[in-house]
Amino acid sequence: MQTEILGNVQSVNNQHNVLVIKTIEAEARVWVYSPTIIRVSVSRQKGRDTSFAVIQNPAPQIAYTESREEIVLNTGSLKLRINKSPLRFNFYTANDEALSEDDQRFGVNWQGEWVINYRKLYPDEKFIGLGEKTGNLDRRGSSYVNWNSDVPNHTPESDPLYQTFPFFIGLHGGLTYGLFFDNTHKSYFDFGATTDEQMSWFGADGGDMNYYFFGAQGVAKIIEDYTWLTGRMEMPPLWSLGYQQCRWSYMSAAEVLDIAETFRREKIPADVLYCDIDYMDEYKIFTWNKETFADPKAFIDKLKAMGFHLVTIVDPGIKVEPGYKEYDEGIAENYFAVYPNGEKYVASVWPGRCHFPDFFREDVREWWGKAFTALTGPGVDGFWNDMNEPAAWGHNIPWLVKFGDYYMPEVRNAYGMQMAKATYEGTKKILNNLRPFVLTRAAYSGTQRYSAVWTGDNSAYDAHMLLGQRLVNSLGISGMAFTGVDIGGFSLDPTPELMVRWNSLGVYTPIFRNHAMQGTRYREPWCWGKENEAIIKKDIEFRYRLLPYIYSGYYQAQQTGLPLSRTLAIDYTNDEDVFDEKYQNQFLFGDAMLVAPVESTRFTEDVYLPEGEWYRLSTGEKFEGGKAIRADAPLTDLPVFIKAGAIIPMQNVIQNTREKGDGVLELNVWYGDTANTFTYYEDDGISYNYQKGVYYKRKVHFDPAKKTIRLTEVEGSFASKYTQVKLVLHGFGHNIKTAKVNGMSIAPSANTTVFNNDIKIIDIGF
Ligand code: MIG
Repeated sequence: MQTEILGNVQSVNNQHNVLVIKTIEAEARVWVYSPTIIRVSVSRQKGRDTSFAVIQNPAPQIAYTESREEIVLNTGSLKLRINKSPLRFNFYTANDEALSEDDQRFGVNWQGEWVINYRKLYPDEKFIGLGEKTGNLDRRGSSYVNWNSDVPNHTPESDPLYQTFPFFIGLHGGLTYGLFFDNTHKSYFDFGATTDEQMSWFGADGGDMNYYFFGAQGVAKIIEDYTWLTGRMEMPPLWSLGYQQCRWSYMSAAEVLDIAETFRREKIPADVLYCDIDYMDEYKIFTWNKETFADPKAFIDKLKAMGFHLVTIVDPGIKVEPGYKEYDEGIAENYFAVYPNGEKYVASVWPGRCHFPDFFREDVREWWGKAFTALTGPGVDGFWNDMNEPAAWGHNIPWLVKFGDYYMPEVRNAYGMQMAKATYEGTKKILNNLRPFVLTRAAYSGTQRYSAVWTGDNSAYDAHMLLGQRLVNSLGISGMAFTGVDIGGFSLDPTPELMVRWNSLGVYTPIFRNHAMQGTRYREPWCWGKENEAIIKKDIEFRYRLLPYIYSGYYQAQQTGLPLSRTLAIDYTNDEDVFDEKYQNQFLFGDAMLVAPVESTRFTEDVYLPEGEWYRLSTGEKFEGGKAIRADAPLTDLPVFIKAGAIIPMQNVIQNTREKGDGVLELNVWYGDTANTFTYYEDDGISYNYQKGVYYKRKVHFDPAKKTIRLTEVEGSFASKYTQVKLVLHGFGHNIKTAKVNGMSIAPSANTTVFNNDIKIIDIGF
């Protein structure tokens, strides 16, 4: 096997602000994207240079100095020192602290078509990220493969799973850096698993050594930079943040309606119901079963009247069947993936023999997008993209199959993303200013721009529930804020305890979706006995109480890329205990709520509270952080702690997000020693008008030194659905002492905890 290791630099040129460096083996190019982002691409052949992930352009200027030994790029925040003999790439902070260096022996190299980068491993280095990957929060000592796969019955150790996010964050010596290896071939990451503690390495079966290096200090800042580069989500439809009930499958419109009616009768809040593959006519995408879903419009109208949205599944495989619209059109226009001789690729999936749309082509994406009128016409506004790894029975798609100008192995990892893109862009057009909800199983970096993801076919046991939380937390590091797992576990039957426990964790999952596999027992909240139903109902009600906080959290994700579910490694990066296997599943939900997942067989749990002060949500009990506590964890009370100083807006219980509620926004403030600001955000929840300024944004400042709480003037032109704000103080020990509305003092009384929401500025003294 031919093996080449990058050798000595032969020439250095600035070509239109791209630094071009040549060696005998290859050509390296370097771009500056921002003061904290530098791109390096090392390539043996001048090929195309496209990215599915990146949406930004490099900065127009590149500045560097060159000596006999090295080239130095210093952005002021990040320094890249390029060693010339041999060519090696070493990154430092502006103060010359090493962030990440090539292994000086092996650096970038090739073996056959494999392209690999060996990098120095620091003794205390930790690694987080890579999206949907099993294993520990700290990936040190583990290795991974990216190859999007349909893996039913995967275990908490399986790899690869469905999605590819070749982005990780390295932590050592109190420093942080990020690295995004933008290569869609099958790729490999090894975080010191097999190199005698010397090196970490990553590489791919082909393509270039093309990576973006992030030098910002702080995990949150790196996430912000990574999502600047690859894009952020838009505001999700508010209804998709409510409770979602799914099953493979509700077999008829009558059954779906019965489920809907039961939710309303039992007064269990819910917003979304699903149709899995059996709503179709012989699994033909964009059709309805003529008997069981005879009148889709009438059916969905009834759901809408009850305040439900319907999400339907679509798979990529188009049945080979002359006379079937999508098949005929695809054949006529050559929309399907082909072998190099032009023969259409055929594989078997649910509908039988299928062709696969070539989502890498714009014309195909447009056609696919328009086909959704068959679903939007009757009233569907959520679109579940399954099987897009792509999956076929037998799993191995021949290497000779072409997607766009690429062969399957080059871009398999981006197929699901391109399908999600087609679905999102198409349905967004058809829905005419309404936000579609798109959920995809396969994904690549950047998918956050189009779609939410769920983690695929998990199983109904405790280790899977905990794994699911780690996957969600890890996806959050990788730009995916809008994520969920099948609550209850897809395969197998959960015990009642597991169902209750998992549902309570679902309250704090970005997507709260209960789903079950064909043949398993029914999972709906009322299927577990009256006592359990009452707990499940109470937890779902609390999710609805929290929606103003959750929605503001999505605003933050849309603005900064910070996810809703945050591993503690984001805020408490230098605290060793957050990486302890015992505590690694804990996370912050939004800015202020610490959630500790607990197995369904345990009723007390050790919870690690990081530095600061914390209040148990259910009891108000206050704890000093920086240590673990033993917390009661009955099925009725998942351990959730509120950070001192937290500001959490809530509302009264509603049955679905279309209901107005009582018009009172309840502003909960927990006393703490440090000042805090919360950005409250609201808009119509359904349209894109917020992008034109039709939103409602208001800052709430809590200042313990000045003993004040201030609600600032509203930004944006949206009229809040809440007519009153009610202040609820926790842990203050006394009530409000003074109150001013628009600068005018009013007598403080019990009533002054409620203010009209149209008051511009509210000042509270406590
Ligand atoms: O071959 O549509 O992950 O959520 O219920 C299985 C049926 C196909 C896999 C998805 C699962 C869905 C199921 N699908």
